[in-house]
Amino acid sequence: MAGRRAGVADLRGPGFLNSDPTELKAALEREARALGFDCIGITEPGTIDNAGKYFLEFIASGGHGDMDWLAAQPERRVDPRGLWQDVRSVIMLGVNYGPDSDPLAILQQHTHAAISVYAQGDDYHDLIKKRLKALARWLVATAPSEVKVFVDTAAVMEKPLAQTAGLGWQGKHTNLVSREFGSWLFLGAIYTTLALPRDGAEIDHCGSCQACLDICPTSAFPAPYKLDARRCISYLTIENKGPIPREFRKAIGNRIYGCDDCLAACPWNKFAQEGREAKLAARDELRAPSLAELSRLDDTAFRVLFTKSPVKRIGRDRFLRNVLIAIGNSGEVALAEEARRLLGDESALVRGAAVWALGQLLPDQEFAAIKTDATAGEQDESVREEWQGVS
Ligand code: B12
Repeated sequence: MAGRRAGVADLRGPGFLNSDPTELKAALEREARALGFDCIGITEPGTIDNAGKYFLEFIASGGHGDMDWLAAQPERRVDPRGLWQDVRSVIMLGVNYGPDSDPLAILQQHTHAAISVYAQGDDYHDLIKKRLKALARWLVATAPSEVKVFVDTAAVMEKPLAQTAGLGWQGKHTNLVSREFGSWLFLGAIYTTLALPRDGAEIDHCGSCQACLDICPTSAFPAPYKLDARRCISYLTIENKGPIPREFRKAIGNRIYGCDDCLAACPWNKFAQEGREAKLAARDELRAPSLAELSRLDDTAFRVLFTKSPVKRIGRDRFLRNVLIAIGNSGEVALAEEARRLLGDESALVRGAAVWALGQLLPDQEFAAIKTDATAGEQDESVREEWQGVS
């Protein structure tokens, strides 16, 4: 923080506004770091042509699944000027969220749940937006201009922009990889009307490595640098609103919210710096929560446990759906009791997943005995299909 104040003081002299853009850029970088950003780079509109072309191909192939918001108004996304015609520079920022332990170790604890690293702490959107706004305020106060800030949810191609701003390169898993922080980097953007000196683009350093492609449990990469979101566990557990397609249920294992496998496999992670901001720290209760306990959450308890967490946005029913898939994959017969209880849940999504979990855990005869009773009272077609094992 001392550095931050010094940075501001340096700039507030009367001559500053007339000083050269390089000086402004250097001061901006100091301010960004003081606010908790781990890296910063500057690019301009018109630098991500190929990405726009690939984006349109991705949408045309249907790779976005049910994420209609991603396909909407593509002209806004493929060029920053489509979103805001006055933008002259794009400031890209990164925050390192590298985990403090092996994020794949939890996959061996079958009676416990794996929540992806990014979702084990407070919602990064809130944290990064706060920092982006603070930096934008500083910029406007320092050099009169207009600004807009974005993190994740706007029609901004953050990864290609970050690559042309020099923060890293889009790896074969399609995420931005940094030489300093590996695959663990959140991104945010500030669009500004100022013409700032731009940084050089980073080049691809994946080489012949394809660890991220090989590790994917659902073979979600049809080719290097291309993801079919419909097969990605992150999409299936977070974005997908309906039942999880049968073909992916076993491969999901105990991953109940997002997936880190492709990120964790990246060899560049070994260069990730230690000592992250405390605010990105995982909450202890979300590192390896017990499936039995999670399966007992009602709506209120769900909201309390996931206060300020990104997990909250999928709601209790979708969350329980995911927990039941993990219960079905646990191999722990004692957990069948939890699934059995949820056969009576109000949500058809939950009841359907409970059927599948029971089918995995109980011997055929026992499952058939429950089925006779339960199907008699079941009105929902999707749950009836689960009992028949056809959905
Ligand atoms: C939609 C979305 C998703 C979707 C689709 C993922 C995807 N790859 O697009 C789903 C729900 C699956 C998802 C999952 C995750 N996401 Co997400 N997601 C986004 C979002 C909102 C838009 C991304 C987008 O535009 N996708 C559209 C497609 C077309 O883009 P793309 O896959 O990157 O496609 C590029 C490549 O395929 C390449 N390409 C295509 N063909 C070829 C050929 C060659 C030769 C080459 C070189 C390149 C190339 O060009 C395309 C365009 O750049 C961004 C935020 C944002 N506004 O940018 C966050 C974002 C990408 N997600 C993020 C994160 C953290 C994740 C997860 C790690 C979360 C988790 N742990 O579960 C996973 C990672 C899964 C994965 N391997 O991508 C971070 C990634 C940070 C980083 N370092 O890159 C972002 C940037 C959010 C943020 N602000 O930090 N996400």
